[in-house]
Amino acid sequence: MNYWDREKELMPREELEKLQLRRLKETVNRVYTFVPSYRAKMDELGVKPQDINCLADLKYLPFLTKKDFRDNYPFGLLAVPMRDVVRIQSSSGTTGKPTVALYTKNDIDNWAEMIARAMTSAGATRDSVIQVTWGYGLFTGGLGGHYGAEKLGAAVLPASGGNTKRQVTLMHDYGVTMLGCTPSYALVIYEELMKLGMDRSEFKLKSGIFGAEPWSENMRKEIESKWEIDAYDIYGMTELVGPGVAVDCAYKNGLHLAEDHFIAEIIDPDTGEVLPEGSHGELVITSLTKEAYPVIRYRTRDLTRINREQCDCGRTHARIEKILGRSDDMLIIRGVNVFPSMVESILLQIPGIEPVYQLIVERRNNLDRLEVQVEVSENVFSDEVKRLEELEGTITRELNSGLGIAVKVRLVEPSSIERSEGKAKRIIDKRNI
Ligand code: DLL
Repeated sequence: MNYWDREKELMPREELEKLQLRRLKETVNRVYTFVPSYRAKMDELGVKPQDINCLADLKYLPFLTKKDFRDNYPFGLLAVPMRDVVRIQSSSGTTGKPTVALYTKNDIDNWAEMIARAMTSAGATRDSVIQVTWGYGLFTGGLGGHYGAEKLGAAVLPASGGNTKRQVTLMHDYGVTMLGCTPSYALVIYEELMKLGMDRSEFKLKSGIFGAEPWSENMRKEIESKWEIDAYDIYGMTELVGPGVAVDCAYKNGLHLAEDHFIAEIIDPDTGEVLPEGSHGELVITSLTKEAYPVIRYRTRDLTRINREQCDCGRTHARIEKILGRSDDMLIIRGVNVFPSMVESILLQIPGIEPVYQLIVERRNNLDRLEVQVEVSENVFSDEVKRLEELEGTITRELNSGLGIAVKVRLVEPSSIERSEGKAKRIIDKRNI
């Protein structure tokens, strides 16, 4: 088993928790002293930094939400003088003001450590050639992956997103062994390789590290069998640092959180209450080493659960279950909760369809209606109408029983759903609510 930082990754829990508590106290002190809006929130709840004496005291601290990021855009939550900031990244801000990430030199170093650790956990070594196909620029994926790969000592190919044909050529010509991109784009690149009629055996790709969007276990299997690689899940977000907050190990049974840098809690998204060990709920994260933009109890909106059992890989850091989806991506159709990842998982068990799909929600006469558009493979599409109808029937039955609601299924031609070079757009919600 390869580790990047054996001492930190295998640290006995007791020692790890001591480290977390020390770092938590420092972080709380830092924000209370330097960030007026944190101080105001804490004062409002009557909590002072000296009230935090054990990890369980975390629950007394106020939450931080996306709204706080927006209200304080761009520098309001900064805990260091601007002259100590060496990098600015941000989210795309498609749903409002962008979310910023500001880093000191130490923050960048820690982040690169997290990614080097993640890539090692996913099988990379300094002999690897890593193609970073997350977007470079303000998005955290590209530069995050880049610095991590360099820290690891691997050869990094800063491909960035887009130009899929060139991605294939680069991968081929430079003998790329690891690919980092969104899981949906990994399949788009594979489609391109097939279209170009290239021979898989001429590629050296062994593994992929995929993230930035939810994907199901069945999607993992699909990528692994098509590409004949190991596919690892990497999780993170702009507000926390970017990618590298949690990553799969060789056992692919939950993503190890970088617990020396973050503390995780699971809360009930409706009441905000901390849920008992092992419950499903919303992931809340507190940063422990961030200097420029520390976050205390950030409500990620991502739904998962925490497993603190020791993993067979030897790492002591807790694992989060593969993220099911975001609470704000959860569709409530006639009272039933539906995540795109659930649809994906069901679809991928049916032969002849491509894992390219879209959920279209409409409201007619006050009733929600879910249409699932699914792409079928070329040979299925050119088949007789009867076969297509049969397939449509099968998908409808499987989705109806798997989701517990009636769904309208529409099979669409190969390549008709728009491909994304980054995060795939799975939901088109036409309801005006
Ligand atoms: O997507 C950072 C990232 C880049 C992560 C590259 C992994 C790889 P944001 O654009 O701020 O940052 O989006 C963060 O994307 O709250 C999740 O809802 C979702 N997400 C990210 N990784 C995963 C994953 C980057 N592995 C939001 N599984 C998060 C499921 C993920 N959802």
